[in-house]
Amino acid sequence: MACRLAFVLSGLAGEVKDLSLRGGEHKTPEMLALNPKGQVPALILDSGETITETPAILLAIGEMAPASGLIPAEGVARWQVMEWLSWYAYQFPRAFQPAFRPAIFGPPPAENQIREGGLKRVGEVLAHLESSLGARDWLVGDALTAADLVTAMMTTFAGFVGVVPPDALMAHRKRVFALSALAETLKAEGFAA
Ligand SMILES: N[C@@H](CCC(=O)N[C@@H](CS)C(=O)NCC(=O)O)C(=O)O
Repeated sequence: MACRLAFVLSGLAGEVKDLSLRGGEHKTPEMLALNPKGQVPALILDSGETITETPAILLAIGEMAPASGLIPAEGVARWQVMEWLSWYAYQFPRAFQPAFRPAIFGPPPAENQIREGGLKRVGEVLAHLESSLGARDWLVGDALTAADLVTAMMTTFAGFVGVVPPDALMAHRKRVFALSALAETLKAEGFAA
């Protein structure tokens, strides 16, 4: 989701391909040739090389579209965005995945306990995001960056696991989606970013 939003906001030319995970489309020989990990998201470059892992894909898209501001060009803001992406990459599997699919982490008798542990960590993640955002619109600086995209993703997934995000994070998610919808409309009308 974060990579899709980044792609839309970047204004880059290219195609987004949705795969049905239920249908196993990410495990076909063709897809495994592109990404042997058999996972989404994956970014296929014009060179034919594949980039996987959300933080790396966001970095690649941001650097290919510097005007998007998704990845600040230099300095503290750039390091802070990388800090948020690293934090996301640690917290997502630790909190959201056990809450969402406890069966991956243990046998049926332990599932409830695993889910509860995940839900507790989801709450902690949201609390940290809320206090870090404070009264500001964006996590880093005064414009949207890739840090906001992974945040909007975590806010969305909290809803999927039944945790109600704080109002400030819902409002933040709304801002992210409004900008990406605008970018998509401009692109459709021929005004690529
Ligand atoms: N570390 C990867 C995780 C990617 C991941 O967990 N993808 C999930 C969907 S969100 C997936 O492809 N699951 C199917 C599978 O693992 O078979 C990233 O940050 O992009």
